[in-house]
Amino acid sequence: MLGWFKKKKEKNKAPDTAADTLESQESQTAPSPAAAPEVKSEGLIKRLKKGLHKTRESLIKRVDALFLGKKEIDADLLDELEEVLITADLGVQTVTEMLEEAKNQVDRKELADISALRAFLRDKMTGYLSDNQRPAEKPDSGPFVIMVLGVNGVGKTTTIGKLAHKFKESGNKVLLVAADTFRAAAIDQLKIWGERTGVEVSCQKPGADPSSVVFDALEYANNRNFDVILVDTAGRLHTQVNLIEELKKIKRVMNRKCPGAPHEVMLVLDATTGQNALSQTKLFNEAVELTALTLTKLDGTAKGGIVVNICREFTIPIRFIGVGEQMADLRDFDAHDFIKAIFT
Ligand SMILES: Nc1nc2c(ncn2[C@@H]2O[C@H](COP(=O)(O)OP(=O)(O)OP(=O)(O)O)[C@@H](O)[C@H]2O)c(=O)[nH]1
Ligand SMILES: [Mg+2]
Repeated sequence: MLGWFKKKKEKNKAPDTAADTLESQESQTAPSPAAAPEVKSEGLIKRLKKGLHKTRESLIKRVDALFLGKKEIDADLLDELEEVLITADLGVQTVTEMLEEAKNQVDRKELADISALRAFLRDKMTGYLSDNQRPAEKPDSGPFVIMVLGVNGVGKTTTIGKLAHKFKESGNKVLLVAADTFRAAAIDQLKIWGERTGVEVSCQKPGADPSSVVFDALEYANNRNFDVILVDTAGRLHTQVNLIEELKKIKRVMNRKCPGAPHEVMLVLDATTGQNALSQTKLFNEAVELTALTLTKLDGTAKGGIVVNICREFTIPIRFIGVGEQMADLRDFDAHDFIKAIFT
């Protein structure tokens, strides 16, 4: 997939991603080697479907209920469809754009019936989700430094823990850096993830300057052959201005200490906050130039359409989606799998 989790030492036919590793462990009962890939991919979609079931219920089940028994695509149907799509947080502009195109295609007799309209919606959403996807720019040598940020409670630390697990499982040497020194419990939370995943954590006392925590961690990492360094940052400071200035400083310090770093600036967004996710992306992107997004808590929302909305508004790739609190519930984002899990 994105090559993030390539095994360091390729064993015979090692899976491409840690997610694949987990999947293949679960599908060891595959009836024959030839059938294995199909079973694996169906298992993956099944689990994703479970994680996205609220969105599937609110979006596609409602679309299908609306389409049931109808043959013609008329203005009333498109009006009702508009409401369903907006309710699922696809965003007014995205929905307007999609339905205007649908209407034009109906006028040109290119969309003949309801099933063609359903396929049109599916293709259109897949297109929005696929457009931005591009791989991370990993360094040719030295550690892959990932700075993780986002407002408080979105799931930064949990995502870092899940990522540490994925990277470790793929044979990488991982270091976690506790640059959220604002909240005393944040350091302990990261240490717990470190113990759970068996990776080292670099930290200082609560209240320490986050930039100096990062500086010291990079110094420590020097010549110790870490493959990946995941930096946890604070989600809450006294004011938003402080938070942004703090993040800019951390980024500058990283780059000075380790030219090219951070190689990934990942914003974590809580999908249950709906349209707020858009303003957060804009704010952080203007301040620190994001290179990646992760949307968490998709299991807890019926408004998963926000993923499509964000992809249409920004050109930042979505790397992962969180569909639960367990370690394996952080999934590599794949546009086609996501749409398949919602539409089928
Ligand atoms: N259901 C669900 N819960 C999640 C997911 N990701 C994170 N959480 C939960 O969200 C809560 C907050 O997660 P944290 O990782 O502490 O969030 P944070 O952004 O680090 O929070 P601060 O450090 O306070 O800013 C925890 O209870 C997590 O278990 C997800 O994908 N699904
Ligand atoms: Mg945290």
